[in-house]
Amino acid sequence: MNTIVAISTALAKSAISIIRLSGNEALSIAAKLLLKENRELSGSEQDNNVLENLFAPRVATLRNIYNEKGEMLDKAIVIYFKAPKSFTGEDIVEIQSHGGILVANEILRACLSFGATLAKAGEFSMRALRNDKLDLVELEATIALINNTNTNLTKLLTRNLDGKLSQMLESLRQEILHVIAQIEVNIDYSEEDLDKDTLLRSVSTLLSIQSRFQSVLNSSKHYQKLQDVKLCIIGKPNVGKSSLLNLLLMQDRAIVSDQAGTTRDTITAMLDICGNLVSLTDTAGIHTSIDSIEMQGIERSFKSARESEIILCVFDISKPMDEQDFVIMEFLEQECKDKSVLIVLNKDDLMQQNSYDFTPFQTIKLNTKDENNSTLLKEKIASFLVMNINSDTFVLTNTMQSNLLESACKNLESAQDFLTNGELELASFELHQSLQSLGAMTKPYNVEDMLDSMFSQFCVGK
Ligand SMILES: Nc1nc2c(ncn2[C@@H]2O[C@H](COP(=O)(O)OP(=O)(O)OP(=O)(O)O)[C@@H](O)[C@H]2O)c(=O)[nH]1
Ligand SMILES: [Mg+2]
Repeated sequence: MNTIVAISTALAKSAISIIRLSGNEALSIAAKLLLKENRELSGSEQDNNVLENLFAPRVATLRNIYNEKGEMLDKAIVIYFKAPKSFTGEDIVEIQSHGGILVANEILRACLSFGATLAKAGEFSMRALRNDKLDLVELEATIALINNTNTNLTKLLTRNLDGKLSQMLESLRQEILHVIAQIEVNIDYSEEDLDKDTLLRSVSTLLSIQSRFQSVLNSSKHYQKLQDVKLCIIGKPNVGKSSLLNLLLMQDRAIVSDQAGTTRDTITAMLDICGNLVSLTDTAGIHTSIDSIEMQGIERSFKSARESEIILCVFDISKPMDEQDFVIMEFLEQECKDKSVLIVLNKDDLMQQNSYDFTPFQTIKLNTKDENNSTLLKEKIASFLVMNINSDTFVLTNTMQSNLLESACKNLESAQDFLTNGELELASFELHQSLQSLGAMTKPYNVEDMLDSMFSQFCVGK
């Protein structure tokens, strides 16, 4: 297996960059970076002793780093992780250089000139999987952590990474195996049906396993939803929608004016709501219009609301409800029942003229002039984003794994029916099927294509 190298940190201005080497030659390439005389080493057994004397495993040392021309590139921390006790299971050398793009690139180039190959995206993790340092569930958690936009989820994903989900799956797999054993002994050696006690116990074990799986599936669905939350601001013209967007972003992103119809098209920005990254859209004011461009803008406002999970619907509290406001209320009542809707009663610094009862929708009264309202509003929105995920559960971040668990659940359900009807062979078949699905969740059988597509989601250097 060739020795791969990559810059594992982002290529940006930063204090430290990490260059990672993994493979049989990691140590000898690292040695060549350090001293001219070491470049003559060929990698024989004797040389290996020399090399290992240069680097004590897991000890950080400050070293001068040179390129192939003997020019000094940096003074960097070098750490050696001896195989198999490393992320990939191979020899790894990590070089923590000064940050920035140039130094790290120069060191990378020197590694390449000493014989390393540039790593492909995800290749370090691929090697970890091949060397049994990670299973698929842990790998998925790594991908999800890299892409995660929700700080609440980090804890859950880290538990997956820690192998806790794999442990739970393995222990439930053992329980299913135990049930299978009891059924199959009966099929092979008994003339009679399964005795009533064993039958009841088996069915109840299967039911409880099924409900554990179901809870993981439910959390996973919730997780998927939270990964891509869209929030949009709607309301009739001039009620303060763009002012609200600017208040949330704490910057003058959208044009605000006292002329109705200022915003003619949707404006979208990303917003951090108490640790959740959501996309926020300001829309054109909804009203009846004969202007065809305005009509298109208004149609986009409705479309944006339909596509959002959270809607902030703004009303001007200093004016009584009018026909346009009621059109918007009707839209909320008819089309947004399954969404999180927050009625924003804006301009509460002015005299209150709107006393309409917005039940069952939640309301918040504020004005966009006071910056403190930004935090208040974000906290209110965050309450829509609260994870209904119990902290003991797990999330599956990959649809393929969710599908596998779902089919295992169906197998367990059918097995219970077959058992209750005394059809032991069929029950056993279903249980074997469920074991196959569970097995495929943590260890691929022979699925190179699936691995390739998974690893392509990684960054280079991971
Ligand atoms: N007094 C007061 N005026 C506000 C408040 N919020 C917004 N305004 C004013 O209301 C007017 C309209 O604000 P915008 O934010 O442009 O309203 P909009 O809903 O985006 O309007 P369109 O884009 O035309 O649909 C501006 O003159 C704002 O300064 C508030 O809380 N109090
Ligand atoms: Mg506007």
